[in-house]
Amino acid sequence: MRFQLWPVLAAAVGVAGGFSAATHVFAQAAPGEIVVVQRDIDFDKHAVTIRAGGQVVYINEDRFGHNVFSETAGGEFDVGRQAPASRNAVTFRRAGTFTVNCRIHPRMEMTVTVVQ
Ligand SMILES: [Cu+2]
Repeated sequence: MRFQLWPVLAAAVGVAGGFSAATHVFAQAAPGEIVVVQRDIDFDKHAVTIRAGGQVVYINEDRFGHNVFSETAGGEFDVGRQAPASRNAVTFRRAGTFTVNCRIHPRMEMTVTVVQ
């Protein structure tokens, strides 16, 4: 199981690292970060894998607010209302798979898998 996650992680890092400064400066990921964009009432990635202690940066590219949260045990968070063009970094410290939703738009859903 753990072994099988690594190709996913490599793919996710590849995508995040693939942003060029010319195309999207705002969405550029720092090392240890994965950027997830909220656009058209959806997440641009529905499953990401990060290492424990890493961050998922949520960027709102819609013209209205979102409110990302997780109630999965061990990974609970709630960033509160997130205005358009703002970003929120969420640090995941524990290994596990965490379901992330938006309080305003219940059909928005993604998972963050955290590996040691
Ligand atoms: Cu939303």
